[in-house]
Amino acid sequence: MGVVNVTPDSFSDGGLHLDPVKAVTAARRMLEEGAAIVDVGGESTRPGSEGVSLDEELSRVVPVLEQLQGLPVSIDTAKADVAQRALDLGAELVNDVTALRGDGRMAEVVAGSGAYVCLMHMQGEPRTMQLEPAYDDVVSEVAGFLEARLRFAVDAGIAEDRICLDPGIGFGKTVAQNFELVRRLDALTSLGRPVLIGFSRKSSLGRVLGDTTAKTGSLSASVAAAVAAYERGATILRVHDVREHVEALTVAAAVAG
Ligand code: HH2
Repeated sequence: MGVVNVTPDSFSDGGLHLDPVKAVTAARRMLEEGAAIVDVGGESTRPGSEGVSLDEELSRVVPVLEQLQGLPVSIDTAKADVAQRALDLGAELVNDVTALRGDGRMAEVVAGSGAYVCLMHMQGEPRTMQLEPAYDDVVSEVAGFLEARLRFAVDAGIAEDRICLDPGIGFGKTVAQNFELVRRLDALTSLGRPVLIGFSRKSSLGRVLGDTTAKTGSLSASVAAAVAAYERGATILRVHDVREHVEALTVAAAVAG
């Protein structure tokens, strides 16, 4: 899954694709480089961010989605109206970092469309989530949360085979907790749904290398995290640098046979 942030303030590529022409060009390039789908988002969820209005989010993503019709697109949003508009324009997956908790109409919109959905774990909200993440056992708490959200989604009429799960790397977790979630990924894959991991460029990758104030991680660190996640059963990797990840994952897959 290639990341196309149509935002001025995303943590690693803010402003790069705010111009719709640049966003569309980047998305097409990612698909050519081997992404199975591109994830278009108009609201940054980086730590400390405040969120944007519905009108602002729509004005960012709609011109991009219009140009990508017919191509495999995911919409990264927590707003039902943005999701609906994206689905009308052909998006096939709704990537909701609130796991259908942010907007009371989101489950209905996804169920009504027959689209795929990604349910992600987050402790707290982006504005405050990195202040003091706290768990007794991060893995069992994230697994329990995802299992409950899976049941909620199915009860709301979303077909189970349309749902993937994501522990939400960096969303209310310490560096150690992010790595533990990947190390013990079997606790999530055992829920029976595809697992998505988004470790690309995240600050934990810079911090584990010794930079205690890192805001991002490098490409090589991102690729290592993606391969480690793949080897533990993740089947969707959300990444900014598609070509390098496709190459690395193709090699890892060849080794795995
Ligand atoms: N991470 C980000 C955004 N959306 N969605 C899922 N399912 N999983 C993730 O790990 C995830 C996500 C944050 O990364 P990015 O989009 O690059 O930054 P920003 O939120 O600042 O736009």
